[in-house]
Amino acid sequence: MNSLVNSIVFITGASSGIGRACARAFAREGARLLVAARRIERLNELAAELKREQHSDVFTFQLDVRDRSAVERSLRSLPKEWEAIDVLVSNAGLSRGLDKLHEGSIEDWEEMIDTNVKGLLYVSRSVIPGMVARKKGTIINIGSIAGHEVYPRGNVYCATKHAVDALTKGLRMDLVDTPIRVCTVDPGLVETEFSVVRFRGDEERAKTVYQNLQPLTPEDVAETVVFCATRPSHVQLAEVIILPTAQASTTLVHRAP
Ligand code: NDP
Ligand code: 8X3
Repeated sequence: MNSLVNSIVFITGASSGIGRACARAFAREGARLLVAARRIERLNELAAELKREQHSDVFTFQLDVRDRSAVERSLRSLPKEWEAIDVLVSNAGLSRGLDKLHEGSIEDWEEMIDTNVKGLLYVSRSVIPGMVARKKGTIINIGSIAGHEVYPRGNVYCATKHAVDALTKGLRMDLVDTPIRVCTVDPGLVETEFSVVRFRGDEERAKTVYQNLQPLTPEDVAETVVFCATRPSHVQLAEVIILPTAQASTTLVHRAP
């Protein structure tokens, strides 16, 4: 098992859900944490918690991954002691709406594509060259079961996660002659703020997504992400699909009556 003690782990979208749980899980492994999202107050609260409870070394910065120049600038101007990123968890992402494509909102499509696809690409382009130069690194993209299957009205969100799947596979090919590992962790239903964001704050509608079944927790996914990062260096967990036991596919979910 590879130790993460003092490794630098960069997590995008660490202000909530899976990203925040990953930060906590990597902190327990003794990693140093570089955490980014738009809601900086949340990141600062997380940093205070991790410093207090795990004595972690945490560096927070506000970042909108859709803003290409901000991504480039922030990652170029990291303090020297935070430059050598060992593990990148590209997690920032979202869905908006659940509409038929011909009735969908073009703004929603652009937000999902800009965040889930272009944002992940901008971050990857800024971080990976350093890993290649240092001949060291693990990249873990958070994809989705929606990157393997399409569900009704999931059109554009599913397309963005299929794109993450394709980019992860392509990147693994591009880095095959380096010691860098490229993994994707692809969850099914995880109860986070994901559905509240998708339905623009409609908490009641969001709750129905997880009703009468036991969804994954963000911690379940974070444990798997840490597992990928702690395998011996010659082991690359290319793809992990993690589902609640009551979910067989995007559309086949058993809800207890
Ligand atoms: P949350 O809504 O709880 O968290 C999403 C995180 O992404 C937040 O920290 C948010 O931070 C961040 N984020 C969103 N947009 C941006 C942006 N433009 N720039 C920077 N950060 C951004 O949802 P989850 O934890 O569930 O989602 C995390 C990832 O997991 C996403 O990629 C999602 O697609 C994926 N996923 C989720 C599943 C689920 O069922 N929940 C299942 C499969 C995959 P802030 O708003 O502060 O910027
Ligand atoms: C999130 C999983 O099925 O709610 O990526 O779209 S799903």
